[in-house]
Parts: sequence; structure tokens; C-alpha cells
Amino acid sequence: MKSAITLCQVTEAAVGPFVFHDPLPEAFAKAAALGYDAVELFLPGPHAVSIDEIKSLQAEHNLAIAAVGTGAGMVKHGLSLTDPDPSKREEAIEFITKMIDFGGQLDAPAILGSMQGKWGGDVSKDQALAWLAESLTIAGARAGRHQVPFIYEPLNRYETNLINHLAEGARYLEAHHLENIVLLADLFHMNIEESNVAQAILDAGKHIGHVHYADSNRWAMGSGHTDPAPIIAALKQVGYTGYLSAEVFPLPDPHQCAAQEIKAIKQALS
Ligand code: LER
Ligand code: MN
Repeated sequence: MKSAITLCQVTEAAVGPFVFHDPLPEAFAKAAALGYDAVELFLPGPHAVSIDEIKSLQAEHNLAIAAVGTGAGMVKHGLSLTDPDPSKREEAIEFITKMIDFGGQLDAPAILGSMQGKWGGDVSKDQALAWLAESLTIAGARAGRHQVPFIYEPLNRYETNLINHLAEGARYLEAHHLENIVLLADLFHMNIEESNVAQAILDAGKHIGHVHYADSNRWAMGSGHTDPAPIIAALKQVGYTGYLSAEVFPLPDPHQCAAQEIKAIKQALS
């Protein structure tokens, strides 16, 4: 397993669970100085930063791109894949497709989190899950062009009412024959929803393709009441070799948070 840290350039997400909000040259330098293997990018959209600029920062700092988030589609543009308005759903899938192509040029998968939306009002749960499956079919195929998967993230009940558990996510991928889609195990969401986080990881097994490595309070690991040992053991047991990515609040300050998280990741993997 490898370490990653979130870099956010989305002003609307300034209070979100992202560690460094500095301009990218400074943020890449800070991640590299602390010894991270990669950065996870949360950008305003597919044209916010040029691929050349990111590649040159990667080369300068020897950092991989672990993943790119798509949440700006929701927080900036109010787009979701389960919007009752077909033109909004169309715009949402276009935004995601462009983010997949952006990430793909950096060998990085894109993540679907908040843009999955919710069911309710005029939209039934079955209808929303059917629209989501259609979009995931498109996203999985598009990501495949870049030889990367597309990452689907079950969220806690306060953020979506679609899929809140890894097991539901795994069953959904299988039932809809969704190919090239992996699940994101965000330990913060899992701490709220799963009865046993390590067991949920064992059960989801090969479907897990990315991990947001947060403690129970969504601070750096070691700040809350999560015991990382059985979680790491479960990830090893299922053969997970991807990133433990610091999608956590930058508290008590970004540097202390980032330093504690890399220490916790290194300890867990030693
Ligand atoms: C995104 O990765 C996530 O975990 C969400 O809670 C934020 O939209
Ligand atoms: Mn997450």
C-alpha cells in the first residue's frame, strides 16, 4: 500500500475534509517534503489546471496522482447523476467524463462521491439506482480507455440515501454487471455505517480500489477512536495494494495533520 494526501483548489470546499489548500506548487512541495507517495486532487473542473503543469510538478517532486475527485461538479455547479432533470443528468455525466479524461492523462482514476446525488421527491430509489448504473456503465468504459478504473464511493446516510455500505455497493456492481468500477472504502463513512469496518473490508474484498484513511472524527489517523490494526490486516488479507489517502480535516492545522497522517500510515505499513 502507498500513501496519498488531498490537495484542494475548490473555494466552495474550503471547509471540507482536504488537507492542503495552497497553490499547487506549494502543496506538491509540502506533500513531497513529508514523504507522501502521491497526491489526490480536488479541482474546480477538468480545465482548471493544465496537464503539463501537473506533470511538471509531479516530475519535480516525484509524486504520483492517486486519484482526482469530481465533487466540484456538485459543490460548484449543483450537478448530480440522479437529478430529476434529464439535461442536468446529461451535464453531470459530461462533467464526470471530462474529469475521467483529465485524470486518465495522469494515470489517475476519477472518484464519484457527492455527484451520485440522492433519491426523493419525484425520483424513486429504483429510478435513481437505475440512472446511477447507466452512468457508471459509461464511466467504467471511459476510464478503461485510459487503463484506469472508475471509483464509486458509498457515503454515509447524511450525504446520500443511495448506497451507504460497502456490501451494498459490491452487490450493486455485481447485479448491474458494472465493469471497471471499484469501491472507495472511506473509513469515516464506514465508521458511521458499518457494524464492523474490518469485516466490511473482508466482505467487499477485490471490489475495493481506493481508501480514504480517516479516523472516526475525520481527523488524521490517531486523533479519534479507530483502531487501524484490524483494518490494515483486512486490507492486506484482501490483497489491497492501492493508496491510503488522507482525506481528512486539516486540523489542528494542515502541517500537523499531514505529519501525523504520514506517520500513522508508515507505522501501519511497517
Ligand atoms: C468524498 O470523498 C467524500 O468522502 C465526501 O464525504 C465529500 O463529498
Ligand atoms: Mn471520501
